[in-house]
Amino acid sequence: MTIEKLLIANRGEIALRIHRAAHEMGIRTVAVHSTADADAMHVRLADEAICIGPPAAKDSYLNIPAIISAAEISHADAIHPGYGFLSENARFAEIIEAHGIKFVGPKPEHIRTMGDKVEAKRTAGALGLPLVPGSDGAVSDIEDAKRIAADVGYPVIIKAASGGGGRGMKVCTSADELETLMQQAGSEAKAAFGDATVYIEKYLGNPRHIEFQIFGDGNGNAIHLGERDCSLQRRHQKVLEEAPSPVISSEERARMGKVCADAMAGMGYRGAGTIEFLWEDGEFYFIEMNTRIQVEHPVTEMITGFDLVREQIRIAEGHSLSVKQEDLEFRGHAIECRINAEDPATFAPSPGLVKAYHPAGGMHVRVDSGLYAGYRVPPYYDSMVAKLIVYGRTRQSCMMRMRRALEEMVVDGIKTNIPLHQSLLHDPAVIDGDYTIKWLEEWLAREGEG
Ligand code: MV4
Repeated sequence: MTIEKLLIANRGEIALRIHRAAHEMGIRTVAVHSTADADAMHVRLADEAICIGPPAAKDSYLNIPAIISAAEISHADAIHPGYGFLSENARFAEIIEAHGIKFVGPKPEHIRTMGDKVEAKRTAGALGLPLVPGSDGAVSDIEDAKRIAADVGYPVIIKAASGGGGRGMKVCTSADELETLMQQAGSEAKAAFGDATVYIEKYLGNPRHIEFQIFGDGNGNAIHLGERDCSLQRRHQKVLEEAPSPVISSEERARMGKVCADAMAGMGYRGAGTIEFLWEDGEFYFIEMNTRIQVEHPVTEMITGFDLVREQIRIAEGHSLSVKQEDLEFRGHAIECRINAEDPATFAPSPGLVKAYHPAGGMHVRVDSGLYAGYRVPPYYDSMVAKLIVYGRTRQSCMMRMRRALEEMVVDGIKTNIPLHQSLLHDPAVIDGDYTIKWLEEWLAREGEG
């Protein structure tokens, strides 16, 4: 029942975040790392560390036999996958459980269902979540596609069932275009994901990306922890997230949150999950569900005071949910800035030696990062090196505090996108919360010209 030793199958700030939650619960930790991460902060802090392979993720952080061996050798009784890497690999979850080890995550069947976007949509619809109008499942042929497109009206978007996160999507404005793009989408999906299955949706022109955090106990009980607005993205990479969304009223949050929690209760979902919606003209449309802890989870923690990673571990231990919906309160506002090691002008990765590091501090400021002075950011992985999260009683005070915190933050030796965040927090559209999923790329294009 209780976990005594937790293996952390991840790297970077989330590995540190998981280590912190575990140690606060009296749980010992095992870090597994590639040769490139031997001097990472979480590796130093963990009770044990095991090298599982060379730098390339496919040989280390994606190497299931190496990770299982490390768990066996160290007698870990649970594995936390973090985000990315193997976190949404149903097979990994099954193998872990077949070895008598607890997987800190959802039931493998639910990971598999949500990984197939057609199956995810069918399931979501059956559970009462509002869907984007479109094909009822996969599209069989071009005649089927044309009929559906005429039905919902152009423009439509073709998506790959095995895609997700924006990969393999095509927008069509006419029946002629649909014919060409259906062909292309199918063969590209086959090449990229080994699965040619595609589906069609009405294309929403200018929505916001709003996602609900949920938690289930696996026994038919579930709660929601409100929404996050993640509309500020560039090339499907979130840049800045906030909670609550500036456009959602407390009544709408309670209503939609209950729809989400009831759906998760209905499927017997276990652990943390995120239900993603597009939001346009006051309506929510389900697009995908993520069956993992997300990068942006701290903004939810800041406005609820609820430790999501601790709760993940408790659920994996077999406990019931530690809070009732009616005891949860959403208080104040939180913003997260993702700090990446990248050129602020070109977005090219900028790994290398960190010469000086001074995280921001003060009241209601949180920095989740494995950085330290003398650390070398390896070139092999994602460029996110820190998350700066701040809380304020109001959105206005939160933004003023973020501007102050960004001024304090020092990461010398490598280039970062801190200047981008500073510009964003001085922009009238961001200040007014008046942005959609298209806003950041259009703003960057204007910046480039001017
Ligand atoms: C859409 C859409 C417009 N209409 N679906 C991109 C990521 C994937 N999770 C779903 N995505 C989109 N689906 C319909 N029917 C526009 C996007 C989209 C997007 C969504 C969320 C955040 C940023 C985005 C950027 C471009 C396109």
